[in-house]
Amino acid sequence: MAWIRAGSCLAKLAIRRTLLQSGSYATRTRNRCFQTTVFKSKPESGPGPVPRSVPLSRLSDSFLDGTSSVYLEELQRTWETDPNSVDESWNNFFKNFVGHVASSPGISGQTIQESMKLLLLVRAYQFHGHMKAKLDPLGLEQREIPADLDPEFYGFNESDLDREFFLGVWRMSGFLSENRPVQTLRAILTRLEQAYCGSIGFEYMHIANRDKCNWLRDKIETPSPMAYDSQRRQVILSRLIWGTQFENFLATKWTAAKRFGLEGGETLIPGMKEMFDRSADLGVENIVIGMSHRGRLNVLGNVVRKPLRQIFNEFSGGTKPIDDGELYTGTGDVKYHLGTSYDRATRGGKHIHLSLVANPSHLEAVDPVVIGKTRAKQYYSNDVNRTKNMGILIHGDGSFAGQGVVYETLHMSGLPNYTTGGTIHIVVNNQVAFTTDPKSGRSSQYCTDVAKALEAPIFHVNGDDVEAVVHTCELAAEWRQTFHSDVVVDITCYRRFGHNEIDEPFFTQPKMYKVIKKHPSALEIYQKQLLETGQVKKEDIDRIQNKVLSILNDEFVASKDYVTQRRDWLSNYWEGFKSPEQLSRIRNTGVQHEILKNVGKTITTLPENFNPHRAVKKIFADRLKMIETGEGVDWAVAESLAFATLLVEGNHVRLSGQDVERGTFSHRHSVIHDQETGERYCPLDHVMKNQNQEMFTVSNSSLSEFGVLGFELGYSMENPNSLVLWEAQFGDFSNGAQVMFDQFLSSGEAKWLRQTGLVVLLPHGYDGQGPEHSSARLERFLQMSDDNPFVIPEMEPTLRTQIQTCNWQVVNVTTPANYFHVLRRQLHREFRKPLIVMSPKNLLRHKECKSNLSEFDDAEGHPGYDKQGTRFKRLIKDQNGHSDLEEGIRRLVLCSGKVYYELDEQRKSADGKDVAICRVEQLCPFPYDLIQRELKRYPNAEIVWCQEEPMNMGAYAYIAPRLATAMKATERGTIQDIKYVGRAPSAATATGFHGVHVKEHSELVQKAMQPEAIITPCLT
Ligand SMILES: Cc1ncc(C[n+]2csc(CCOP(=O)(O)OP(=O)(O)O)c2C)c(N)n1
Ligand SMILES: [Mg+2]
Repeated sequence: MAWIRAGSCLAKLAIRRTLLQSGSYATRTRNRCFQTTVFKSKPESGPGPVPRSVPLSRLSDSFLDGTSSVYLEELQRTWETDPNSVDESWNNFFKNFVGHVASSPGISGQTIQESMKLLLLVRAYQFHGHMKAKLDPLGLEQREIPADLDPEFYGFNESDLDREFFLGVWRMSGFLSENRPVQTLRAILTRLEQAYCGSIGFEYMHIANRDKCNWLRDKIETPSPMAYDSQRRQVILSRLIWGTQFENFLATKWTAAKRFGLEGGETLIPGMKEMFDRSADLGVENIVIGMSHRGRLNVLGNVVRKPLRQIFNEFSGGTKPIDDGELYTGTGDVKYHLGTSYDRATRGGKHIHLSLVANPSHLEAVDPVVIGKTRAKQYYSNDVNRTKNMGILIHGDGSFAGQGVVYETLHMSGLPNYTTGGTIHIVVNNQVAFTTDPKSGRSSQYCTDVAKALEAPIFHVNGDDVEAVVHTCELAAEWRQTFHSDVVVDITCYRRFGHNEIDEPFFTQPKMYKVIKKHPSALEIYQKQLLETGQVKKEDIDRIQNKVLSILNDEFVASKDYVTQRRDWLSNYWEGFKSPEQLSRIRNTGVQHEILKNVGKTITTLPENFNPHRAVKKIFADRLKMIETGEGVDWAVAESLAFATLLVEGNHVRLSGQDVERGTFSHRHSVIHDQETGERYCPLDHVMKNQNQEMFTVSNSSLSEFGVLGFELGYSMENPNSLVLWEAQFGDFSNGAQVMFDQFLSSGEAKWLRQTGLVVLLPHGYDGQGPEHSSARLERFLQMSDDNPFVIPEMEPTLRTQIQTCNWQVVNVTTPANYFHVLRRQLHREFRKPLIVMSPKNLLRHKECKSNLSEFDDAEGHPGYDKQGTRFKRLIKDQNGHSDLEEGIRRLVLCSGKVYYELDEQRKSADGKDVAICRVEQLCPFPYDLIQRELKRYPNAEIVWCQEEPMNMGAYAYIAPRLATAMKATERGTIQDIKYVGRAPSAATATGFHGVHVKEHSELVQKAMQPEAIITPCLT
């Protein structure tokens, strides 16, 4: 109800003055919202008139009649005697009004009433002018024009058009500014129509911040309409020619190829280019772009400036680079998904680096990835004001309105650890999504309405008006650099052809396409306009057209011999990193004892005057003891030690996810809250002197999986010298981010040659918490793993590239020390691979799940030290000190994760000394060498795979063929000889009945230890 507040402003000012004079509680109410009912005034003697209080509920057109008009007349008389005796605003009012309207019979109630009505009319244009704007190039859109945009609605008629009205003491910019207080109704309406109802529809009145609205009003409600000079027009024209010719050229050369052309929305190209130029002028040096199929090739060629010959080469099917041992190509992707990055000069003579992020078909999935990457760029370039690195997202109208990840991404924009200082969103709004009309595709009026939740201004613009497109694009850049928040440019255009070039649009949109068929292109419209106004000569246009065509032809010729020359995935930070076919040395991950002790102390000690919660105080005291005694190190301390040692080595560490600061299971306590002051303390911010506070970042995230995981993924891809982790609250919830796992994490390197060392922590384990808190769906990650189940790769330690050629790593680790090493291993190697961790819940406090500090260090003879030194153990052999050959062992139980501790306990109680239990800590890639070693160690043992998950879940389906391959190689039988112990197949991941859980669990551990041979039911 902002207008009511403004409307009541006049009366408020007068009242305030009265109250000031009467010395009442005016000072107390100075900053409060105006409520007339608060001030039940009684007539007082003394100077100045006394206003009549009018409750808002009774505020009507006639409220200034009667005593109020008397009041005004008195006020005017007082002012005439001494202008300073009235409130400053009334002084302004009388000065302006009386000064301008010589014939004014004086200030009457009617005058004020008209002023207020006019004010409402202006406000109506500011609110709803966009509803009348000419946004649809096809003119098909039928919108009801709001009644409050009609002057008659306020009682104005023809005869009022040339009367002057008072508009201005409202302390606002634009029409309501103080320097244009008196105007004729005609003048006001003309400018309102020009400003709000032309080719641009401005939506901004949902923004609560007055300064931001005033900033926009200043830009929108200019005294005269915006216009470009002829030099700018030539540049705009040339850019539009490039955008248009590019599509025409592709269409003639590859008539039947899918390219998802931009035809109908070509003004995007000059718009983007001008936006980037303006951004560069305002200090932007790096732009990260995310976009889907529509116009992507055009943007790649004309905006990012990927060499046209390379694009054309890829169009012709591309020549898969010759395998010279240097070029790794992966599986590749279709041409309109590929990313790239280039430096380009701007119109203003600056340089700007542009990267277009590779993306999958899944619309909008790339959004959070772009934002995460942008944020990482800001961190590494110390861009504390976030003005040098900016993200741009280009959306389709259907996907912007429909895909939930858009909202998840928008909602990160203001969060301290996720903000990038504003993203510019451009919607290529072609008014159709494949075959779906907007009326079937969204419930909101505009496809951009979701952005209103963020208070982002939204500029709707007619895509046929290239200058308007350019103007809104520039304005968006200015907004972003001024307010450091998101902004949306919604280019309303059309799609000249079908969804792709071989699609028939008439099947479903016959009326629309009849109009489109006859509709001139944006370029034709602009050329005509420039020629008619004499801005450009025909020869100039022909010259540009010919030049563009000849370059396109030359590039086409050159494309035939084009061969990819270099790995384009190696950006600066990745120099020296290895691709999968280049052997990378396996490194140790142990850390010097003194360093462990030193950082260990820091991360377990709180400042003296800090008042932690009692329980936290005890936790930290226990942690310090672990470091001092070197014994009983638990999971949380091991994790902190991994982070701290990586930080000391100069790496950036960032952990994000829901409630990760404390930890879902109250185990991490990485940020501690002073119980008296509420102050926060993060021990890992202090492992080095003068440590940059962002070098270690731990941050609770918004309650999103898709968005936040995508963000962290983008973040992790920027610089390899960082450990970036995302933790799901419970592993099961990660399926909300399934697209990220399927399309980016498991397959991104193969498709786009982009590496990431992102760590995903997924709490997993059957402890009776029901179907949604037990399983992280381990089976899904294993099913997506690409290590061949029937081929044992080279496993010799000095030649092993197994982990490099595999798409990711999936681990289910059982000791704090091994967790420490697997995290450190992520950075202590010359390549990067995603790491999926089935992380524990009850092992966080399990009395047996402890490690000694000696397992973390690299001292020879210590428990973690083996032939190569101290490293992550892919498999942990039986703990009973077995020799290389144990013929008396009757059963070898292979398992993974926390079930090990339960099996070990059962073995102890059943006195199962003739049973060996081995933990497969790394499931993928499969540790063939270590499994074979264990098979050889127990030549007579029955081979059992034991898991706590149902048979159709967990690791069984993944393990069985690989274990069988290892068994075949060691002559230990076939897949039939693998005994299964675990839960029966099930639709739900776990039972919801606690009693059933306990029964199932004791049955499975007992079965694994039973004296009789195990019979797997399905194999009998
Ligand atoms: C998540 C997802 N769902 C469905 C599709 C299939 N699809 C590809 S393009 C498209 C229409 C997109 O419409 P819009 O966002 O308006 O973009 P336009 O193609 O019109 O530029 C659809 C449904 C997809 N690629 N991704
Ligand atoms: Mg569309």
